Amino acid sequence: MKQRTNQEISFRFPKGFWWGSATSATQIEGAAKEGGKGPNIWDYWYEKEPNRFFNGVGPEVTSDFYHRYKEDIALMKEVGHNSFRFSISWSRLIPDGVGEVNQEAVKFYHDVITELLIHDIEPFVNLFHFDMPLAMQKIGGWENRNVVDAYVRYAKICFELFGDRVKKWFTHNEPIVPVEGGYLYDFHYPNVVDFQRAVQVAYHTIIAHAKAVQTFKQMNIQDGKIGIILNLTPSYPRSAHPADVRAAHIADLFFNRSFLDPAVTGEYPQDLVELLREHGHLPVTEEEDKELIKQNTIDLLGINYYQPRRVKAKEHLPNPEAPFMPERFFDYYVMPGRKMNPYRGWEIYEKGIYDILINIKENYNNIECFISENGMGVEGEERFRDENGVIQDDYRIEFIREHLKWVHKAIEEGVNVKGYHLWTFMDNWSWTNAYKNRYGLVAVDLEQNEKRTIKKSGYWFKALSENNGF
Ligand code: BGP
Repeated sequence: MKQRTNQEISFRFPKGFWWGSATSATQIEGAAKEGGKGPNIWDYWYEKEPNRFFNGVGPEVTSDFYHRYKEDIALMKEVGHNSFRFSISWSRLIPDGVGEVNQEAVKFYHDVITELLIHDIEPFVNLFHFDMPLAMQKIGGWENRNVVDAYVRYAKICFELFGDRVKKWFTHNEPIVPVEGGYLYDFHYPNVVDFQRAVQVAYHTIIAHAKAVQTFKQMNIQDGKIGIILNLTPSYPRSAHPADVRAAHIADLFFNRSFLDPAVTGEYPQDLVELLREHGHLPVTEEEDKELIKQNTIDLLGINYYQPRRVKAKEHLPNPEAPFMPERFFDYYVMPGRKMNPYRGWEIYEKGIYDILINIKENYNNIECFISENGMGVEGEERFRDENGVIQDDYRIEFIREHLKWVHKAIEEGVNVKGYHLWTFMDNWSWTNAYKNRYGLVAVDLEQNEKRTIKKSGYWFKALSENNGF
């Protein structure tokens, strides 16, 4: 695609804007039993219950990035990346979570970083993306404070090994998701349904985060920044009725502010603490925690946005026998006329991305941030291949463009947003949905030895990045 002239660009982004994508170790690496990697909860759960995964496809091969990273990074360049977020697999680097460092893993991540830098793609590295080492889960996962210490050691090892070349670090990706999936709603291992344990897991995740930030700051890594990646699903009330507004406020406290406030401001929202106290669900804490959280706020916030959360006041009294759930305080609301992505079952509401950014500007000190994930998963994309073998994913181009218009508006209004990373570079393994929905700029053909082909959106993204706008 040709460079456009200035006049043809309607939405120009600030110089140096980060264009790229995000992914995670378990979702692309494969080689689950190779290279000395220890099992994580996904390997284990799949072995126990393969039926829980779409078409019975597990994490052992995924998109084979472990073996094909050179080809993939060259393709990243071809689709316009100047930055790329991936995660280190804790159980690959330290197979049992606490012991010896696996040198094959060190070499692998070193090589990936080198390859990215050769292509002028800045590596953004995340330390934890839903993938608890099995050995750590066996002693209680985030419920156990010893696992927090093991994680902090792991983080320190990563900073030491790669901190000379990686300057953007993230402690967690969407830390609320393992809480929801593993301890409330049964879509991650260990499939517990227990609000009190969920609260403890969430709390220890923040302690692990704050301690990793503290370690990072003590190490004084030159030009290094550390942050967290949060899925900041905005909560919209059905109406202005006070009961609806309160319902939305509580949903916001549970799902957004439980991580956003401590990470950015260093304090939990008082009304969240009160709510938990009132219902007897405060976590077990230690005295010095408050100060630790207070002192170790982030430099950079990653924002993942896919869909809004619409809520209304509860229609019925909760069943007193049912497990205590966040939904004790609100019901979900289906807005008439909403636009849907039918494959993923998620509403598409582009303005949500702007509302999040304005909230960050107004209530979170306009902290430096970027869109760290946004994207559209579509089933059966093979049917859109044209005679040249290119998947014509115009819906994805439209999805990105319509969200970017709102990001652009937020920038014009002074939000400190530095980049846009799509979910994701190439089709990858979506946890229990496996390869059902495809998100990539690059297709991975499972029928043809995982052959990679750039989709129409990939060419479009390249032009977007080269023109720094559209
Ligand atoms: C985010 C996760 C990713 C990714 C994405 C798409 O929540 O950070 O890991 O998978 O969502 O969602 P899904 O794969 O469930 O369709």
